[in-house]
Amino acid sequence: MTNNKYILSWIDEMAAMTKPDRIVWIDGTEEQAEELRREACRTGELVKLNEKLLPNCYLHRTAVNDVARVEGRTFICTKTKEDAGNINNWIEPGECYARLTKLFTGSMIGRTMYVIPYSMGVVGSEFAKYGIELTDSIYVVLNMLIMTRVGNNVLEALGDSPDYIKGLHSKAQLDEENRYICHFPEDNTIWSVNSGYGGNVLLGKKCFALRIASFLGRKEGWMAEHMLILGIEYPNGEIKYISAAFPSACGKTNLAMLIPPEIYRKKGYKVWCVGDDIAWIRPGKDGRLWAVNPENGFFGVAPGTNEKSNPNALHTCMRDAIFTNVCHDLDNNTVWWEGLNNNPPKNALNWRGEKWDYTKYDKNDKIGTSGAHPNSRFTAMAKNCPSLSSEFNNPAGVPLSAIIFGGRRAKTAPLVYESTSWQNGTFVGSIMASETTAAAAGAIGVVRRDPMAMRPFVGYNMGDYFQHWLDMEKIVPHLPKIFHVNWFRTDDEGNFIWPGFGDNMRVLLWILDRVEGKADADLTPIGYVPKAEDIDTEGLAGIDTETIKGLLSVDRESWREDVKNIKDFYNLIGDRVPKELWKELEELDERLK
Ligand code: GTP
Ligand code: SPV
Ligand code: MN
Repeated sequence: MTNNKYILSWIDEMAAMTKPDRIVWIDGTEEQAEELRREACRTGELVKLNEKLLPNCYLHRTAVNDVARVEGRTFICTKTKEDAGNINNWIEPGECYARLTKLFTGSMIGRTMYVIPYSMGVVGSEFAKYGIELTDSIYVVLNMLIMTRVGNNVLEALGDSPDYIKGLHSKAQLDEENRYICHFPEDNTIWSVNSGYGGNVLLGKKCFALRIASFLGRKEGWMAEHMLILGIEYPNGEIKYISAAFPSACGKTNLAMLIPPEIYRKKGYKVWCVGDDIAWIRPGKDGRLWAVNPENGFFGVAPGTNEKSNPNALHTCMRDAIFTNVCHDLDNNTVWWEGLNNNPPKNALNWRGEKWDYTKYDKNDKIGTSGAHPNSRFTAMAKNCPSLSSEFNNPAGVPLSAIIFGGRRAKTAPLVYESTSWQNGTFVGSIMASETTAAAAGAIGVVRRDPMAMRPFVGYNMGDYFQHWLDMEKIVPHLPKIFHVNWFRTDDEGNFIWPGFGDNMRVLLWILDRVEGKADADLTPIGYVPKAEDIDTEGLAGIDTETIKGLLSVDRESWREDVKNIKDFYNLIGDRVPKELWKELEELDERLK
């Protein structure tokens, strides 16, 4: 435990409000974790899965009304509304504390309050940041134990310092109407109530490592981004690092754990995973940008994960994992999800815990008829990932050669293009758009603008965030090049044209060739596009240079439509959009004429 008076008095205050029956400090030991797993199995909160097939794995189902992040109930509570900006929901901090105090009062009566001291980043390292989450959910404790670095060493590293993020979470009654995920960046505080799901309640993840951290990063001269980090190892042993921002459920985990196609593996190429969701990026002493993954595990989308699409993810979650809202195969006491294989279990419970009939599956009503919820997830340890980078625990992180933005676009965005400068690259990130997915509550498949994949995660005014990106140019002499990709173009029947997954390696290699000055490109109105023959199609069935030409084509009409939409979006963000980005937009408009 600790003698830190800031921590102790804060816990006293929170306990006086929530009134738990008892308080348990999480120490990070396996013995304590095992005791909690047993208790959760006794109460039905967890189901222990087949120990032979899935050692140390558990299944959990959240409430049916609580299966994704709730952006509409997520608030950035800065003193002024302008500092939160028009993209974020805002409540005045005093009013928000008062409103939530009502919901938290007595919310832990009859329950245990768990105190989770955790670190984002390697404990004790220069860039680590610490948090304490108070929660009444064992599920949250067990997930935090996988996703972050938890234990007494965090308290030791904190010493007497008041410098930690104060997180309070209570499931309360899981009341949808009174669900709140509130951030007070000026107070280093997060309050989350009436949810038990992932990003709403694992406060180290989106709440701290993105919303609060992006706010801190702006003050302190670094960046917190919704990005995977990977290393590509060349046959000569050299490794180049890339980070990439795609919106939720748009392919970060898959790209991060990519296995190169056979032709590259034979030549000696390898891909190493540093992170799959969040990157903290800092200017290094050598004038480059360096990225660390502050997390310690993966909270990955289960559906679609299989031996072919992402074997690394599958192997990572076959032990020591928690599955949330997947299908329960009762014959084998294992788990199943759509896209795992073509053998749905005959005797199974769906994600709601009801008897499931796989023959009734209707892809137009996935949530109603699927075995696993489309946003069902696995929580798995980074150290179980077969392709985990040897730099994963390096507190300095890895130097970035390229930054990639990407979205889910059926048309418009080509397979890949390169921005013409840092400013233009920032513009490319700011105009990102993607079809919405099941990762957030709400309509699915609607194109919405999602700058840098950070629309739900910027803890301050989006216009100021754009300015912060532009400002990096003033402090970082050797910035990475910025690219945009789209794996999701479809044909007239709605089928994906590009094979994606492992074959995305072909695009990454073009990107790194550009960084090295080794590949040619054509300048189009939106930026540099590869020459079709420079995307290697060797070993790709059904895809030739003509298909690649189609995937790379830039349709001026649909881009001009996009420009109109971007203008509206910039206007929505308001008067803090930097004038440099408005100028970029006007110039793009001109070039498209
Ligand atoms: P979050 O954890 O929500 O941030 O998602 P993510 O960005 O890590 O997405 P993830 O890699 O889990 O992929 C989400 C969905 O996109 C899965 O259903 C994948 O099968 C699918 N997907 C990922 N990469 C590709 C790709 O290259 N092509 C196609 N067609 N689908 C992909
Ligand atoms: C996302 O939605 O981007 C996720 C899952 O990574 S959650 O932790 O729920 O935010
Ligand atoms: Mn994510």
